[in-house]
Amino acid sequence: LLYHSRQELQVTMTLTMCPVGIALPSPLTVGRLLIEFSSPMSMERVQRENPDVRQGGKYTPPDCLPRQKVAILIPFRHREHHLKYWLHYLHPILRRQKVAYGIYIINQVRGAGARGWRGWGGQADIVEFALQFGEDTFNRAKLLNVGFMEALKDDEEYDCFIFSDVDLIPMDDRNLYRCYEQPRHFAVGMDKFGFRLPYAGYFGGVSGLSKSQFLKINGFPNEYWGWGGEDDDIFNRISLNGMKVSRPDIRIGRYRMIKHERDKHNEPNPQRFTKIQNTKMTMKRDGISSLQYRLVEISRQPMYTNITVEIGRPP
Ligand code: BGN
Repeated sequence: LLYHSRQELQVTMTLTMCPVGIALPSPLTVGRLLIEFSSPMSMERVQRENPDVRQGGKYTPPDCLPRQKVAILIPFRHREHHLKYWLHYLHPILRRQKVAYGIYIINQVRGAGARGWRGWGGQADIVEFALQFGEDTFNRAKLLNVGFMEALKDDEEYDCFIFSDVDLIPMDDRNLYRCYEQPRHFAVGMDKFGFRLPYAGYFGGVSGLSKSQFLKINGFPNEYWGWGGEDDDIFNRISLNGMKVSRPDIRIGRYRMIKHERDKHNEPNPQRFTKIQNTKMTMKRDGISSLQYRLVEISRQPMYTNITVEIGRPP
């Protein structure tokens, strides 16, 4: 082996594996955190406070060899305000947890119609009109399938995928964002549910699967348009494939949700009740194996990678 300098040789020799779990108490994590959304947040501040995050929202611990490479995927549409808080809180937490990670925002946009409009009009009110009325129904699980594919195209070394809503912030940094022996559910104690699981099979909010766990369940369903049920379908896929959800202690898995109005174009899906009864039949044909989408743009921002896609509309 050839080293350029004595310093480099020393760094190479002293780098040991990053800790698997962080012992409690630990000098790395701080435990319970104060999370609030009243002080205004700006992307400039997030950038200033996280100088060691690389372009595209990537980070590697400088002082140990990470065991996993984690892609964090956030399904997204018009929640810039939430994203700033999410990045503000999560980058420092993930750094303390000694995770090697990249942040991917999967942004759902409508097809040619809306873009043509924007190009033709140009004025702000026309753009606003296109955003209000020229929009398709949201599809969280399909966006996450897209995120899985695109993250792997960006870096084939990702072996762990964490799926997070943009409005959920962990209140304790001992809730470690990495993959486990079994599919992981992180958001076990959300404030809006009184810091308890709303029901035993809840798998919503923030979850994580290794690459092989994800492929074993054929990824997530593509056919849940609008709000609700897709997380229950994923829970069914996990159980039907002989796996069992793992969770942090309820005292550690606490989350704050940023309050917001119900989104437009994300109405509760009336089909969700019957769809979750049929996972066993649908999971083989509907999933990562049947995923279709059109990539519109990938842009590398300082604090995250932005993936804009068209995923179509309900049949
Ligand atoms: C459930 C939703 C989940 C949602 C949780 C918490 C359905 C399917 C029909 C019962 N499931 O009821 O998607 O995450 O509430 O809000 O609607």
